[in-house]
Parts: sequence; C-alpha cells; structure tokens
Amino acid sequence: QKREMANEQIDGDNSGHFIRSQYQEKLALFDQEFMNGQSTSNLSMSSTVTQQTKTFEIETDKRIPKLGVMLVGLGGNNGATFVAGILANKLKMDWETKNGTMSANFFGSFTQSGTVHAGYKFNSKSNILEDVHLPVKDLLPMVDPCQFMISGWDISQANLYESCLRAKVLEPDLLKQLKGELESIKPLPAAFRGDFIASNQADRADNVINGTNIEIITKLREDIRLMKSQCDKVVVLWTANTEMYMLPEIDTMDKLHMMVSKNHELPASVLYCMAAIEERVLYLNGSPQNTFHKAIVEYARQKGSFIAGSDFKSGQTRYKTIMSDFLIGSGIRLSSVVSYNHLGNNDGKNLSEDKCFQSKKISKGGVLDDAIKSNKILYPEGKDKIDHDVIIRYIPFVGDSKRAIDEYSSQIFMNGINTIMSYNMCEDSLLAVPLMIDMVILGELFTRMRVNGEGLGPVLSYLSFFFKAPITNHSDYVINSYTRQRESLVNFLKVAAGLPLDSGTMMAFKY
Ligand code: NAI
Ligand code: DG6
Repeated sequence: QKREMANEQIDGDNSGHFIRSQYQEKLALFDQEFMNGQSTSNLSMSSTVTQQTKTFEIETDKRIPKLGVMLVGLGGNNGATFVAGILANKLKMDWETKNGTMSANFFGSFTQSGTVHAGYKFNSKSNILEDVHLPVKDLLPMVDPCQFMISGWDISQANLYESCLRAKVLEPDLLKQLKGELESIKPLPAAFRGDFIASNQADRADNVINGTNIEIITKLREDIRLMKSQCDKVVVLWTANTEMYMLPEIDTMDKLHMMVSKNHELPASVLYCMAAIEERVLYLNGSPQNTFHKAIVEYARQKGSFIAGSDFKSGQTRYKTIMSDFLIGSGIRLSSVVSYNHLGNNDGKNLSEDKCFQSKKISKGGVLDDAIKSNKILYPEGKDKIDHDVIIRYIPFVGDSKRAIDEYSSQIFMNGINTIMSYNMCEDSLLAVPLMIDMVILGELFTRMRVNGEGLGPVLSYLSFFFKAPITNHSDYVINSYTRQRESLVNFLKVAAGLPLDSGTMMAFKY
C-alpha cells in the first residue's frame, strides 16, 4: 500500500488494475567525432556530449495470476530440488540433520530474499539521512513461489520421490516427510532427440513421445493447454540436459517450418520452444545450447510470445562477472582466467561427452567480453585478448557438490602480477533452483508490463542477470557484468513501481 501511495504521489494514476508510472531516462550521448578520437582528454570538450532525454510510460497489471510452471527435465537434480524445495517452503517444514534442526528457506533467491536500496529516511534524532532498503518481492505485485502449480516432462519416468533420492541433494529426513507428495508427481512423457545429448543418457530414456516433429509439438501443446486449463498462466522452463549446438543455425522462418514439416532432426529444445511460442507462454532456457535461433526469435515476435535465456548463471560464472567488475573496474589488467570444475551429478555425466561440453564451454567462455571491451587503456586494440580457459571433469564421487577452482592473474602497478585463487564447493542444484524461481517470477511479471504501450518481448532481456549467455532484442548489445545487470534490473523494477532513481552521487551527505 505504501508503495502504491508513493507511486501515486510521484506519478499519478494508480487506479484500477494497473500501476502506471512515468520515467525520464537521461543518457549522455557522445558524438561520432568524439568516438573516432577515442581520447579521454576530449571529455573536457562539452560540445561532444549531449544529454538525450526520453520519456517512458510503464504500465504494470496488478493482477497476480495463478501460475503453472512446467519444467522440461522435471526429474533432474534441478527439477526435483525445485519441486521439493518449494513444497518444503509451502508446508513450512523442519527436518533433522547431524547439525541440528533445519527449516525451509528461500536463501539465494533475489526476489524472495533480496532487498534493494530504495532511498533514504530522515532520522530527526541524529539529524542525518538513513538508508531505506525494500524487499524485492514488495516492489511490484509478484507471484508467490509457494503458490506455483508445478508439472513438467522428463525422459525418465521416475516419480519425484525417486528423482530426489537419485539426485542426492536434499536431506533424507526432509524427503521422508515429503514422500507421499513427491511420489504423486510423475513427469509427462518427453520430446526426446537422443543425438543432441550425450549417448550416456540413453538408459534414462523410458518416458518419451514417439512421433514426427509435428506430432510431438502437438502433444506438447496439449500438455501446456491442459495446464492452462487449471490455472491462469503458464511458464515453461528448460532445465533438461545440455544439448550440443545445432549448426548451421536456423535463420529463416521458412526454413524452420520446412524443417518441422519435413521431419528434419531438430533438438528437443526447439520442439518445446516452438510449442511454448505457439501457446504464447514464456519459454526460459536454463542450458547453454542455441535453442534461440534467429528464426525462433522471429517466430516468438510474430506470435507475441516471450523467451529468455540462456544457461543459469549460478556459481563460478556469476563470481567471474563480479571478479571482472572488481578487477577491471579498479583499473587492474585481468590477463588470465583459468576455471576448473569437477562434479559428479548427471549434468557432469552428460557434459563428459565433448559435443555437450562444447556448448557449456562457449557459454562459460564469453562472459568477459564486455568487461574487456569497456577499457581501452588496459585492453587497446591488438592487446584485447586474454587467456581464458574452462575445464570440466566428471567425478562421480562428489555428486551434485560441484567444485569450482579458479585462478585470476592480473597485471598491476609497474607490471607486478597479482594472482587470486578461489575454491567454491556447493550443491549445484541448491545454487540453481533459487535462480529458476526468480526467472519464473520476474519473467511472469514482465509479461504483465507494457512500456509506451508495447510489451517487453519477445526477449525478456531484464532477466540477463540470471543467465551466463544472455540474449537480448538487440543481438549486438549484451551485458555480462554482474553490477550492470543487477543495476538495470533493479532500476527497471524501481521506476515501474514509481520510485525515483537515486543518482548515487551521495551529494546529500556533503553538506
Ligand atoms: P540433470 O541431468 O540432473 O537433469 C536433467 C534432466 O533432464 C534429467 O532428469 C533428464 O532425464 C531430463 N531430460 C533430458 N532430456 C530431456 C528432454 N528432451 N525432455 C525432458 N527431459 C529431459 O541436470 P541438472 O543438474 O538438473 O541440470 C539441468 C540443466 O541445467 C543442465 O543442462 C545444466 O547444464 C544446466 N545448468 C545447471 C546449473 C546448476 O547450477 N545446477 C547451472 C547452469 C546450468
Ligand atoms: C559444470 O560446469 C556444470 C555446469 O552445469 C555448471 O555447474 C553450471 O553451468 C553452473 O555454472 P556456473 O559457472 O554458473 O557455476
């Protein structure tokens, strides 16, 4: 209520079903002459910089839908942990471990456990301004994850209790308490194209839809429609095995439709994505493969549908985009990054086959490009490449508890070398699931928003914060920086809520 009042005071109309806000974006626009010169001393020539001001009207539908979440890969480590974790929160469960009694929480979720700096309040006793931080989930009307209706597909017919046991992520006492609920959830038969994932996955595939591309898409659409009939809105999230890249990319709609109708071998992810687009439901891609071919993006645009991806940025890569913000942002020349991982879950097994590993390597490998491009002093032309390698090994013994070992070597003052190493050990799925929850909640919210009368799609690029290889509506403009991704997401939520943005100069504290 307070937020709505603030919105009303600042920007007016908050009636009916919509939160409406107006935002004036101010950009410093450098002219071409400046850009050709590329000299920082030009900054003193104010004539080369102008301020571009644009006004945006943002409209958010306040009605929170009953949301159906359909996971592709429901019985995998992420899928099973997503279902059990949400159930445990919904039922406010406690369970025993050797370290004592534990309770369900949503730690690691930006929407459920994150706060944003929203502004200041005046403390009349101390006579100073104090920070105001608001929970992200209170900024705008968002779906509560405990209210998700969850279903999905898996090539393995194991029920969700068996899947949780197989995943070895959650504690036995918790699973024992959830046994009845989990046993009642069984994955729907899946679209399966075995050639696109590792051959070592074949023994899992006992729950597949047989048929042509068209028959499979039709069946997936029926599944989505059935879910739609039980709730208000559906989101489909791919958290199935990493597929190999499909090359050449499908670049035209004619080619896409020809390949579907003539039953060409297409990755399963493309079939799910097409079904989602045709049903006009948001499709999120949590794995690195190139599902979003040019023709798929165009198809989503034509159908008025939404997509976002790719590849959850949950641990090592998230840390990397923070380290590069810290190092390059401090004027230090990051010169070599070597990232090792080993893990022993089914994801690691699938990635142990080179064709799938290559997709992951591309996704993990491109995340420093924009940080390097941002600094021509450290990385002038001809010296703008750094050593960056990614190595992944499958070590069954460690299960889902992935080890990530990274070495960052940087050139510092007078060519000294500064080497920082990090060692991260954590269940991969406990890092990924909160991101899955966030992208579903924020993705759904973004489908209820309009800017200057238009929807945000087809690509929901504000979700980039959660992805290693973000796609955007402007394919040449991609931000990987953790700080910039978070800032743009937070600022967008704030202006949509009608909160004024703070320039961050802290000038108010100078006098
Ligand atoms: P997982 O191997 O345990 O689960 C994948 C599930 O997908 C399996 O149950 C498998 O049977 C199922 N599956 C395979 N092909 C399918 C199809 N065509 N249709 C429906 N189901 C299918 O893997 P996990 O650990 O759950 O990871 C899932 C994906 O998320 C992987 O691609 C992984 O690379 C990606 N990812 C995971 C992150 C993490 O932190 N856990 C972070 C970034 C990405
Ligand atoms: C090994 O790298 C397995 C992968 O699936 C990763 O664990 C996953 O992509 C998470 O990557 P990151 O770099 O965000 O920790």
